[in-house]
Amino acid sequence: MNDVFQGRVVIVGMGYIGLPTAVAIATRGIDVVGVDINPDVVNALSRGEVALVEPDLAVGVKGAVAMGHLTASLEIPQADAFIIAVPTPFHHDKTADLSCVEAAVRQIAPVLRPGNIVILESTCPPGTTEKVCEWVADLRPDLKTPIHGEGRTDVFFAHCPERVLPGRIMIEIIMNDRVVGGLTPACAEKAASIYRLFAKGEILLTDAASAEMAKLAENAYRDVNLAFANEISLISESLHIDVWEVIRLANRHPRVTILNPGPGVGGHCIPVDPWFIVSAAPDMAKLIRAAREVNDHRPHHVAEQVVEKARQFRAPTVACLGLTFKANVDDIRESPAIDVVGLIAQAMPELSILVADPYVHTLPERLGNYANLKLESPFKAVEKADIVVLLVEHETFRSLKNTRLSGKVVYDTRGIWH
Ligand code: SAJ
Repeated sequence: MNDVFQGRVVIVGMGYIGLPTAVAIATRGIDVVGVDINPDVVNALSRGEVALVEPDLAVGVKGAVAMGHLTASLEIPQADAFIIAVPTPFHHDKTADLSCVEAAVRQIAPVLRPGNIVILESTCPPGTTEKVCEWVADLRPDLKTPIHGEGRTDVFFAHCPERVLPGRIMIEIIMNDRVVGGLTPACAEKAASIYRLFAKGEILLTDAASAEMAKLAENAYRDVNLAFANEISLISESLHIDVWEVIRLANRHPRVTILNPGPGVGGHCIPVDPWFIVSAAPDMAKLIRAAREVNDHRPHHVAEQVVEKARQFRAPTVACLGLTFKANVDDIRESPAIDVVGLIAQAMPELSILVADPYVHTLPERLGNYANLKLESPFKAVEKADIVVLLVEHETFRSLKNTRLSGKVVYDTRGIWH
């Protein structure tokens, strides 16, 4: 018989993962306290408001807060379960920056009581859940943890990596299968009792290190496949072969699914997580490292192509369509489109560049220093441009086809007007 979770849940980090998780649990009638270091986020959440754009999230937050099951706080209160969903970026040398995780653990440790569980959802290098346990053991020598060996455990630890896709988070958080890795089998079972509250997908119990590695493997798998598509694109382009036709044909093979090439691979996960594998095994992770390098080179290649086209004109105007890291989201973190625009602006200060994105209403900080850049509406940008560069396949750009583009040089990095 599976345990049924009862009690209060604290979730540390009210971002793209923590907040939807809070809504999913609170909606099942469990009291959830969402904790964040940003007072604006906490105040907005207390009013039932949310600044992130994600389908169905705002309505979920509003409902959970109105029902009284979701509250927000800057401080960590006592609870039965603590879920850590904070960012894990990398340092300059590409090793994981665990400072946010450590800060969360330092905040949680003083309020821990016997029977509590600490769950790490943030993507981390193998061994991090054990490290979290060690930090707690150091901070709270009065509590028995799994690193003390067999016998009674006061505090339980697990890694339950999120695997939701931005743009489909509220659906996938419920429907996806879920990997739940415990430092001990009892830890995994206790963590599973929380995810069973809302997850309709299968709950797959394992050990913490396997769960950590599985999450990294998932995103490295995607990165390697994206690098393959991008490399096929590069080679086809140099041979004057239409890559979209190549992929269309190759994908008619029953066991081939080549992804779409693009201006690079963005977001806060895929360009980051594979490096955690590389730094765990630098001599062995040859393919994973090469994929990262191929994908990181894409924005440079795209920018070089645009500059080459622009040099054919006298005082040309370039419209760059799309700034977000992928289609139909407002997220600009690690966006290759922004890299492309910055590289073009840097290479040709004399160029007039009009940037358009229906999801971005102010020029991102990273582009703020270029005098030759201006934010424009998509239609106006295209109208004024000699060269149109499609960087993100937002739905609204699909309808721009034909008439508006005729007579212009078009560089469609996503193949939507093919
Ligand atoms: N992209 C392409 N061509 C494609 C598909 C994507 O160039 O055919 C680009 C996108 O434009 C974007 C990047 O790849 O710049 C990543 O986008 P994505 O949609 O592949 O993935 P994310 O970053 O939104 O979410 C990934 C997902 N992981 C996998 O699919 C293995 C998601 O399930 C994870 O939860 C998420 O990372 C995460 O948080 O780790």
